[in-house]
Amino acid sequence: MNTSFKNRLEALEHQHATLIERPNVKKPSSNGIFERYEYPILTAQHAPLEWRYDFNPESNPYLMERYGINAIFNAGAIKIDDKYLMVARVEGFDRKSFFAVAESNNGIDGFKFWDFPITMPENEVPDTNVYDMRLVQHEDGWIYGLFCTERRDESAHEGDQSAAIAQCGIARTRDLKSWERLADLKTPSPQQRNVVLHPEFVDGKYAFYTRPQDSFIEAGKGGGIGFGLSDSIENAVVNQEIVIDKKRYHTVYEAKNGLGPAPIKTAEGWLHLAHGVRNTAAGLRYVLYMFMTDLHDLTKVTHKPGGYFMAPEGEECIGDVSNVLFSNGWILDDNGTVFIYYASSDTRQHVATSTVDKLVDYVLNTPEDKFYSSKSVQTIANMVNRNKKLTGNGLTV
Ligand code: M1P
Repeated sequence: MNTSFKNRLEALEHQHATLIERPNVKKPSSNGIFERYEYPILTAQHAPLEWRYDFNPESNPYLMERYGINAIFNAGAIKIDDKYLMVARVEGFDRKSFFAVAESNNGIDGFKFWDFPITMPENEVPDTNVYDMRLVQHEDGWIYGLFCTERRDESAHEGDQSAAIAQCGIARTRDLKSWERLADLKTPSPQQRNVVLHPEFVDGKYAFYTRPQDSFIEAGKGGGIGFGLSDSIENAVVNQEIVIDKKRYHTVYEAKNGLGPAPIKTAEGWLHLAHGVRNTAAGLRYVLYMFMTDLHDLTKVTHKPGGYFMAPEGEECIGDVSNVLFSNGWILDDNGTVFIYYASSDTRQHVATSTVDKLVDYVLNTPEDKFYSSKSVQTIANMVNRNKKLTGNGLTV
């Protein structure tokens, strides 16, 4: 090994270790609902050096990167044996995404990838691309990973090499290491993305949140976040999708929406995190929003704060697909802390923290969108009037 090879290797290893070991710093909460953190928890640079470099001086004398990683984002999350685990979407320079597990002891920093990415078994028609896994510990005892599997639309003409069909892939595991691939979900919709498995049986059936869509990008008449039941998980078929959270004119989810991670069960109802998309002159804008469904009737939205819960800010606004926040993973800890894993601009992964009590309070007590400017003004006026009464009674600080 010559000196320059050795020096370069040492420098790479030092930089990588420094990045992984960098402590994260909680930023003061600006709205009292959640806290962001100073640093993203996973970036392309977190990918192990062994995935990217051939360390043999004979075959790689310049110690060049041989397999480039473009971005790491949209991670599913789960806590197992006191470890906070994310199944991240890792995207190479070749545009292909795959899944890999990163592990941390505290959920906010020190995330380190396992030695190998996940080898996901395939069905008869190979997946061209896989991404955005939602992990759920189901009451049947398995951990399920539901993800988008994308393949070329073979009905598209030869000149169109972009047309794709998105469907929901399903795999299960006990340890995130070995995976059993099941049949892709069948629904009445031509395309599916953002499908999530509910953690409990409903009437003895598997329950799915879906996002029916007409084409690869446009949700079209797909309507919103759907819900449906399947007798089987091995050959899952949802015959009827009920739209439970509709797209609506002049909202943050007017173009399309999609569920994030599997919902969290609380005494007040099922707590949901979702993304909403609207169009702007600068392109699509993705924000996160929350809602709650009835504990017993999962199709009934009982509370829905107006507007967004989180929107891109600072460096989050910029990336491969700018102006995007997306979340498909969160962890509720035993002490009530909720780790919200969100990605920015299809580039990097972040964490925000809150508590289940605060999130429930947010969802129950934030005024809903009343769909007209005049009603937003009325919402503010009502609050000012209530505050003035407090001032009158000498109750303000
Ligand atoms: O580029 C933004 C997001 O676009 C898609 O989400 P949706 O299906 O809701 O439009 C997904 O490709 C997602 O991975 C991506 O972050």
